[in-house]
Amino acid sequence: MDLSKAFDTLPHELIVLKLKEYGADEATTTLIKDYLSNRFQRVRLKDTLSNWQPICNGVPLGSILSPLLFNIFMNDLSYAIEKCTLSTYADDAQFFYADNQLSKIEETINNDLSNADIWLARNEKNAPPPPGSDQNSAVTSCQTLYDQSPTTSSGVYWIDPDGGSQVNAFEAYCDMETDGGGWTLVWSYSFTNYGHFDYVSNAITPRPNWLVKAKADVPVSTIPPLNETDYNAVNFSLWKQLGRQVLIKSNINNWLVCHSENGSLVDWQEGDINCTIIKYVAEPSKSSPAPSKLYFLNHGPMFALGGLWSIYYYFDGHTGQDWPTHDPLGRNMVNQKKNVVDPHGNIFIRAK
Ligand SMILES: [Ca+2]
Ligand SMILES: [Ca+2]
Repeated sequence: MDLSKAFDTLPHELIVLKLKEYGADEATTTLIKDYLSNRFQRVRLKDTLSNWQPICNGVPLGSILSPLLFNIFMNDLSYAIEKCTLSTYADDAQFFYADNQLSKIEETINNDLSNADIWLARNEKNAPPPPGSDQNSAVTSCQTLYDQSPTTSSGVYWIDPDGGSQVNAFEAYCDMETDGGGWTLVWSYSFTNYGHFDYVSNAITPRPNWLVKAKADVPVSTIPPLNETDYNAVNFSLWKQLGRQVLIKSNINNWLVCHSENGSLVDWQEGDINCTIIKYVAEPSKSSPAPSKLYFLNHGPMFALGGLWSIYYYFDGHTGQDWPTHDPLGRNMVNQKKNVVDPHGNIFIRAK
């Protein structure tokens, strides 16, 4: 039986589980787990190098430890084999059976080959789920998930921003495409009076549980949004665990990616930011430069070009004062896109 491919496909988590079953202590399993994880590979063709890709399966070729780990992994195959004698070393498994009837030999070996097949399928099935697919495999952020596996598609994954125990892990939406991906969705909002955009009765809703100077009166959410029109917010105290880079998306104003300088949304710190427009929702000719200042007004944060009234985005959360500017010209005017069905916006966070 040729198992050479298996050498490259052993799930790391299952190797560690089997080591534990055989009585390896915590220090050993942690060491082996560390040895197997965070390995990357890339291909060189003359002077051209591919991107790094993570290696999630298989034991490192050419290492002294690998045949041993492979043997440990394969060891319980012998319990699955009923009549044949099994001889294995690393990826080479041989079945022996002796009898004076050829048909008996054929039947017995075929029977044990199908036993081996069942064993292999069971190992595959028992392989732990991929990262982020359940609470126990929660990752710290969408960025972590992206770094581990850049081919991961956008969608809902389990994350545990504060690390440690996964008891407080939760499901969150990851955008793996926009501006390089790795974004965790922390807020999806709509408006209280989009039709009369600059009325004081208009505000973003709901709002995150951030500390505004004056009392904002729209509902507060601490339930993670699962998509861009699921109007909710991740607990604001967790945002900074996800990073300091901010992506603002809206279907009524241009999309921004903002790097933090001495101003930072997640740290609730006024000051300079460095934003780039990454998608024009308004025509480019009807757009200003990107914001470079972050302020905190009475009812929420504000992204502005420079001066206090050059407002681009104002996340006003009060239905009795102010209005939630979404102005691609950065002039605090009603230049947002009009007559949009389901007008909304989103904030995503990532590290870097
Ligand atoms: Ca935790
Ligand atoms: Ca208002």
